[in-house]
Amino acid sequence: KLVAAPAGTKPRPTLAGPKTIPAPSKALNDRVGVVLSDITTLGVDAIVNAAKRSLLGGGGVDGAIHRAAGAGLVRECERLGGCETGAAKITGAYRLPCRRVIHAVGPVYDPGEHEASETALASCYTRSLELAAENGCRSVAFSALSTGVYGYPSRWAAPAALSAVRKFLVDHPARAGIDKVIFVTFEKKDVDAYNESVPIFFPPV
Ligand code: AR6
Repeated sequence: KLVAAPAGTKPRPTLAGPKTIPAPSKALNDRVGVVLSDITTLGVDAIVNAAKRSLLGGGGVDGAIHRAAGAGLVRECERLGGCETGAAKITGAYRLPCRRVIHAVGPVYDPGEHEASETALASCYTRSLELAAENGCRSVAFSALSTGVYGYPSRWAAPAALSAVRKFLVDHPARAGIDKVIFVTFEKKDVDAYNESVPIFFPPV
């Protein structure tokens, strides 16, 4: 289900807005989508979990992914030795309908250190896509990393995410690489944030 921007919506400038206006590209736009869904139901190559540094499961989407995957997932995660903030690790998907799970550790949002938070969040998206590509995953669905328990305001997290993903897609053509990136929203605030930011980073052709 594609979430269309309401007619007449004007994109507002955001803190993480692009430095230059990106050129419209149908080929790039075709490689991204926004979906309102429970990420545990998606049959894509890889889903990206909003994990914590221990990688041992928790609340939010992390809890939902571990519950749906079953105990095999946490057993594999235990062998990974945790993960730094801004980085990501990949595992099997066990009982989930996707093929792999990428566990990305977003920053706990710090309003006094906005730039550091943004750099760490963008790094999660870039590292996740690199890992996906290295592991032959062509379709990747992202949770709205850091926007729940970790407190990153959705209206700023969305442009940071879109900016990093756009850069990756520009640098890595679809042929034999990643051909679809889906932003999974679960709450209205995230739907609104992506509807505001998608037309800025992926302008309609
Ligand atoms: N499908 C898609 N999105 C979901 C789902 C779902 N089933 N459930 C929640 N969301 P959060 P964070 C959305 O808090 O801020 C955990 O305890 C939710 O609406 O899951 O990165 C970890 O173990 C929100 O937009 O992740 C860490 O300790 C988004 O997922 C910590 O929380 C992310 O919210 C990570 O916090």
